[in-house]
Amino acid sequence: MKFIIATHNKKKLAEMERILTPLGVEVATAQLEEVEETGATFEENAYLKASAACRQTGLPAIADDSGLAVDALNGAPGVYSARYAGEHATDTQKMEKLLHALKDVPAEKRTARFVCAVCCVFPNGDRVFAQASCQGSIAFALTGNGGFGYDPIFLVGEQSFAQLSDEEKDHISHRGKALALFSQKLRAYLNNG
Ligand code: ITT
Repeated sequence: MKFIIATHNKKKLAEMERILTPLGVEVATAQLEEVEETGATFEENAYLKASAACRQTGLPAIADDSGLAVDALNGAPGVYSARYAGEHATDTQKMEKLLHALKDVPAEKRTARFVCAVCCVFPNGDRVFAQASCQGSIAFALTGNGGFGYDPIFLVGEQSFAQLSDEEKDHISHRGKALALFSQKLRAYLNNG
């Protein structure tokens, strides 16, 4: 069975493909309409994106809604992570805005987590859902060239996500963990159906 990956973010798509394919989930892409992310939670937004893609293509569709929750900012930017510095801001602008918001926050209070909600919607309306997070902290400056989004300022231990290899990031990341759990739940759903 083929699953449409419902994202407009090319770097996220690359991560989802490289994690899901070895887990035995056959993925495909399609030209998808933009969906307004009006949900209050990652789970709701993942469902909105997956259900729209399923409706549009007639195929089961998988969406990821993810973001960075910073404790010193009461969980912000959270579900607004993609739009934190405005609709068309670059990743660097978003990271600079976040570093500025935390400029007076000491290292021990810069704790944060990446969260990833994954939802698959089937043409009959059934859905499979999984969520996971990765605990870390916010650096004082950007380091590393890998990954995407907020990776250069998200530290796990001493290293930023952007300093890790793809394999290292997938092994510990919110997305790697959520998709691993998702693939187990998907297998159980398909075996029982
Ligand atoms: P789609 O909705 O089309 O999938 P998007 O980029 O708008 O693409 P989200 O609404 O889920 O995706 O926003 C997630 C944002 O959180 C994303 O744009 C990044 O800024 C950030 N983010 C999510 N996962 C990340 C990761 O692994 N590394 C760095 N930043 C990440």
